[in-house]
Order: sequence, then C-alpha cells, then structure tokens
Amino acid sequence: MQPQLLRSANHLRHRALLAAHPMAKRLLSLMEEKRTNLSLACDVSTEKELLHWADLIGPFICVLKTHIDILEDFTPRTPDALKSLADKHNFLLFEDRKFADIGQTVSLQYAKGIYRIAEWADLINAHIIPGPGIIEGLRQVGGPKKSGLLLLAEMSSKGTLAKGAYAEKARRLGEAHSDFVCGFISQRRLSDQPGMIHFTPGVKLKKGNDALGQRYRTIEEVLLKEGSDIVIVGRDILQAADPIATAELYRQRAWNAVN
Ligand code: 5BU
Repeated sequence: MQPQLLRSANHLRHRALLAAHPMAKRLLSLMEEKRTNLSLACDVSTEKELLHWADLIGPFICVLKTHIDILEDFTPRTPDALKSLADKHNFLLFEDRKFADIGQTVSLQYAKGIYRIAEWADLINAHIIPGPGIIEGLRQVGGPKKSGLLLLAEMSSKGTLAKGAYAEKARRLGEAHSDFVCGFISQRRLSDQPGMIHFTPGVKLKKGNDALGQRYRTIEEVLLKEGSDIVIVGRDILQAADPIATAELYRQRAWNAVN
C-alpha cells in the first residue's frame, strides 16, 4: 500500500470498496462524504444531555460513542431518539459496552436486558480475554443485523495490560473473524486490511493525563505518527468553553492530519 494513498480521502473511498464488512463500508463512505474522522465520547448521565450533544455535535462526527448504562433516566424510547439524530446528521452509534464474558452470556447482554443494545448500536466492542467464543456469541446476535464488532486491542490508560503481544493476539483474532469484526480500539494501526478501522481514545489538543489514569495524546500523534483512523474525544469537547468551535477544530485538524 502506498503511504500517500493510505492517508488520502481517495483512499477512504478505495477502502470502502475493498472492505467486505457492510458496516466498515458504510463508515468509510460516510467519513469520506462528511470529511470527518472524529468520534464524540458522549459520557453524560441524562437523556436530555445525550440528545442535546448528539444534535449539537452530530454534524462534525462520523461516530457517536455511548456508555448507555451511565444514563439515569434511560427508557426504551431513548434509542429511538438517538437513532433519529444519527439519521439526521449521518453518524453511526457505537455502544462502548466492552463485553468480556463467555459467548452465551454476552449474546444475552447484547440482545436483552433493558438496553437491548443489538437493536440500535451499529458498532459494539469486546475484550478478547475470554477467547474467540466471545466473538461467536456476539456474532450470533449482531451478524444478521450487519452490525460490527471492534476488538479492544490496546487501552489508553496508565498501566494497561492490553498492549504488546496481547494487542497482536487481538489483531490476529480480528483478522480471522473479519466477517463480523470491522476494527479495533487501539493506540495505533494494527492491521493493514482495508476494512479494519482503528479507533483511538485518549485524545486531547494538548498531551496530558487525568486524575484517574487516563493518558492523552494529540490528534497528530495518533493519526499521523501511529496511523490510526478515528480519534475518540470526550471531555475536551464536552467541557470546552465553545463546544461547537472545538468540535469543528478537532474535525479539521483530524481530517487535515491525514488528507
Ligand atoms: P475522554 O473524556 O476523552 O477521556 O473520554 C474517553 C472515552 O473513551 C471514555 O468514554 C472512555 O470510556 C473511552 N475509552 C478510553 O478512554 N480509553 C480506552 O482505552 C478505551 C475507551 Br478502550
């Protein structure tokens, strides 16, 4: 792969054509169409705030990342409202559930309970610690819906065990299950398969840490130096003095870093 091509908008189109996974195709195409490789981590605790941010920042992002279990007032209507904003602004919904159990249990956690994640999330993620059965369990539910699974290969937090040989294992598992796995949560590019999309959390305009072990790197470090595809940003946008201007700044800087 030519490095120049790898980093251009043209290449997103090319990757969308080559990707076998329908959700990877959809995401790569919408990134190219909307000219954005920014994902918002919308960690808020009320439905009103979640919908407010989804509507406000929706125009700048390719993916809205949720922790739906943080909501204090979730109702079965919440996902419908989220889905209509996703349609309005053309972004995907990624529930950062981090499944981590045996296949049978995760299939129930994904499909059932109060959140019924499988009914509304385009993307979900899972730890590889249980082995390949977790992928199989989730695929039984999400495969027929054409949803996509991201494997957690590396984490942004200080002292994480998910790195090195573990990340390499995740890459191999993901590539071996590319009918359902369409990418990774990682700190760098792991796979050269065109349909594997790399998401990186732990991003701020300035490098640093929070008080609980989160480590932040810059957009350019993550996208240019490490070759990731999408930056996931939460508090740096949600707590900004001007969130809209900050989201647009992130979108531009992230897009320009690779185009
Ligand atoms: P922040 O506010 O930009 O620090 O939010 C980061 C988000 O990404 C938050 O929702 C975390 O749960 C998520 N995250 C992370 O920070 N680091 C990781 O390694 C993984 C997820 Br995996």
